[in-house]
Amino acid sequence: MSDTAALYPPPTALAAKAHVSGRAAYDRLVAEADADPEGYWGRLAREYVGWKTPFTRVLDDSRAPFFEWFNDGTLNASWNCLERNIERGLGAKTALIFEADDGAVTHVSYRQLLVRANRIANALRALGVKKGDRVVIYMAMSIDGVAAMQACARIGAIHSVVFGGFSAHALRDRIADTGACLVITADQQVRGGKQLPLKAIVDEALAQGGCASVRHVVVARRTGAAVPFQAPRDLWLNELVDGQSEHCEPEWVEAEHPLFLLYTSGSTGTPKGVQHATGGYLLHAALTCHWTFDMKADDIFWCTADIGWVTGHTYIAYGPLMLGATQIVFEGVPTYPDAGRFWKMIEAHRATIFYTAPTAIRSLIKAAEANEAVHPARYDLASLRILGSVGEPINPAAWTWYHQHVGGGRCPIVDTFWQTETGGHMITPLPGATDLVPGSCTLPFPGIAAAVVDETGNELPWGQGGILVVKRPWPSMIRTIWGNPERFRKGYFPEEFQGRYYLAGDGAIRDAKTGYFTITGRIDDVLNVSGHRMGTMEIESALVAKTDLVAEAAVVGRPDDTTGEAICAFVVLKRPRPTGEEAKALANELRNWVAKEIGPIAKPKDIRFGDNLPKTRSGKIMRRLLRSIAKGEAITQDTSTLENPAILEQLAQTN
Ligand code: 6R9
Repeated sequence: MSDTAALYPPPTALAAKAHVSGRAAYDRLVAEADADPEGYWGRLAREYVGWKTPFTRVLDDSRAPFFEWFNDGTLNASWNCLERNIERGLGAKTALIFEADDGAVTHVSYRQLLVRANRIANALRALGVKKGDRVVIYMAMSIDGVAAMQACARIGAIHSVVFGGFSAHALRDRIADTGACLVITADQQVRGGKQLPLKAIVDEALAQGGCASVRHVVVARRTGAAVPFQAPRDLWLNELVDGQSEHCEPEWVEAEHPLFLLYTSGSTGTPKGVQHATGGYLLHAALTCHWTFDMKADDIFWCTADIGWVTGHTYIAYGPLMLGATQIVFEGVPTYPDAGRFWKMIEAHRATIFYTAPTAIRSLIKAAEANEAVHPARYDLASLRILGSVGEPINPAAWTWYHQHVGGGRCPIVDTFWQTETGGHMITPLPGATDLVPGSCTLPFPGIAAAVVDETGNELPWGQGGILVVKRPWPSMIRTIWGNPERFRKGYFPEEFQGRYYLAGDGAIRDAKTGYFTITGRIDDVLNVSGHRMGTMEIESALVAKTDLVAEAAVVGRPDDTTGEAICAFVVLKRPRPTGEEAKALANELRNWVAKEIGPIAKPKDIRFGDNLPKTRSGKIMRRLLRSIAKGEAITQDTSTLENPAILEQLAQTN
């Protein structure tokens, strides 16, 4: 961040009415939390969460780093998301505006969602599912997907949602690791006009073995296609719920009772089942919706994430419902029937808060520049008041386009840094309180003790890049890795920091003047070229800042005899992939551009052009695969979670 970085102060009218109004209000919350963390979180947990038995203890650190929060309180997550709103008079309010892939729209009220969740919950109970049992949900974006999560929470079963794009093998591993007694799925899913299998993949996963714990597969009907059915194991969801009562007594659970497991990849090893607890997680889900998104009674919130990712858990399945909000749930993809779909839906449903990922924004910029008809300018987006970004750093060029063309220059962008493990936002602007700087996630959410430290855990002065840690526990933090507490302890509370600090796995730097955080990328992505430390993100950001040429870029390091590490850039252009002399000329142009943007030291040694980059189905660029390609190694890692495995060969060939 330089002295000339643009500053975007909160719009005055929005700030005046915001839940956290003005920087001074933010500073007061931070001061309250710093002075007495337990008093602060205890106050908020009483305000934002409904308890069956009130807690008397806020934090129990007697088994640190296995921290416990509110652990003598009891509650139910589904009661908090449903009845609590109905008791406040919101029974007839629309909870979900579901838009199917083909554009069909269904409105579901809080009362209707409660009835659906209750019937599913009763059906699960009738099948013998009890508190603490694991249920794997392998479904696409759907009303029943959300209702199934709520139903599990209602009876104290621990759900583990597996993204509907994962392969049979990945699904099998997750089912086996959880020891689930039941899988809920659908006959098929529909994305971008195509019918894709779900039930058939569950069959394949179970056939691979190691899933003897699964007694039943419950199948929702989405397309009505004929699917293989194995009695008595397989059951139709609708037949099961039809006879069930619409009432279902919630299972009141301890605050620390696991609400869900969600699998995520680490830098090494098999995916880990991140375990979240009920009470603390719900508090942060509700609180961040209230403060980061400034969610109000008349807002129409739209988070484009899938329920298979943590963003879809916290900012679809739980947070907005905790606040009694109305939200859009979308089955399809941003590019079908054309790349104007998001803008069209914002216009049609009068969305006021829109939360998406930088990768989606970048691809929609590319589409809008190629085809004026899908440019956001062609749609009425005046209903929007707040925009959000999540999942990866947002480069200033994409930020600026999002701000101007989607937000009409009037909507603050909350660039929310957080992780599956953190449960909710950690470092983020608050729209009515924080001056924005494109590319910076700005300041910690009040109560989150984020810091930048060196390898031994000493806090670094502002302006010096280092390791991002959290110095105090917080309510929605990961509790453990399912079945592997030692991996949890070693991975997140490492010895280097005497087990005191949570290690996020990202690097960060605080602006020398403002203290604003910029995430510099995963710490394993930090490069050292001739003794100079550089974030791969910084170079990527420079490359994509060449907006007339570059659509997307990923940068990795590879060993180099003279400089230690060399910079290798993989670039997708806004024109057909160049080869031969043209590729050489363009690579040189880009090198000189980077040299101009950052300095000669940041010039990529290799530049490879591709039609695309290898991405996970959630849109994250798989840098470890790029590192192998950069080194010229054969790819031995698991590529089953890739959206587009064929791209690897292309990138390996282009040099
Ligand atoms: C919510 C989510 C976590 C990793 C995280 C970081 C990256 C997420 C970011 C961001 C910069 C942001 N990340 N949000 N980096 N700015 N606003 O994405 O969870 O899938 O577990 O990924 O994503 O590297 O460590 P998850």
